[in-house]
Amino acid sequence: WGVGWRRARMSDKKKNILVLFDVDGTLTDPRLPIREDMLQMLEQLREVVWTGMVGGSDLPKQQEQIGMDVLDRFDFCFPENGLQAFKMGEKLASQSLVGYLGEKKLQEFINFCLHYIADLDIPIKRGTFIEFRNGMLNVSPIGRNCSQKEREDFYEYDKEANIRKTFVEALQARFVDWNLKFSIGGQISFDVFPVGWDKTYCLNHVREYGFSEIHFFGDKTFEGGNDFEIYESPETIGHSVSSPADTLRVVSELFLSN
Ligand code: M1P
Repeated sequence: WGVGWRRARMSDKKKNILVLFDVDGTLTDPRLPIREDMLQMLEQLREVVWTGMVGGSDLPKQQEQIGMDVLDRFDFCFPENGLQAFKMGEKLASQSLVGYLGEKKLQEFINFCLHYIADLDIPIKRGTFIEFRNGMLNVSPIGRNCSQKEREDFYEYDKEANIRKTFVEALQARFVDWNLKFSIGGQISFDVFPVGWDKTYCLNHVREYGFSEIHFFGDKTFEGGNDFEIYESPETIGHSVSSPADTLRVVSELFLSN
């Protein structure tokens, strides 16, 4: 599917509707490759509406799950919640945490975290206390290269000790006007990213097209889940699904039944 094919698709008569999909748990089973029946559904759907995918992981991870031709399978692809963006396979502007904060503020934040961790009195510490990712920092008081057993022990310990919760409160107080969001989602760490850099970020790339409806399909649509904000957004019509099979069912009912 080359550039010419994509240009042809641009001029197709499709409904002025965009249908966006989360990846893990919605298009695929968590961390697994997409199934053939889902690929077929996406191809049919693309004949009648505009399609897109938005996921938290980066493009190489999405290529592993959806295929190396993932950019050709949707009209819009949004790795990293849209910090990276592709329209008809062509790259749009990208954004990064260092671009947003600048090196000086980023270091101020990192230095505060490292001092804070140095002063922590916890049962064990290992290495990689801060992991720098394109769109976020992941901060871990025990360190990300702890063993699986140490990870599980820390998780249990932190339920009582609230090390991460107290750390986040200190950061919120110190960086109160920095427009940052803190998310304690896993076992040993928390994520730090600018407010709005959840999946709603990708909507910035599609407003200019004036879609009459933007549908979003996701499985973690509950509060605290990473689909919550875009599912609840007044700009989207949200669909909460329980599995890829459920996605197939609802999409077929809504868009492919006649
Ligand atoms: O998906 C939830 C979190 O999973 C990991 O957290 P942890 O290593 O603490 O279990 C990290 O990938 C984190 O970024 C993510 O939010």
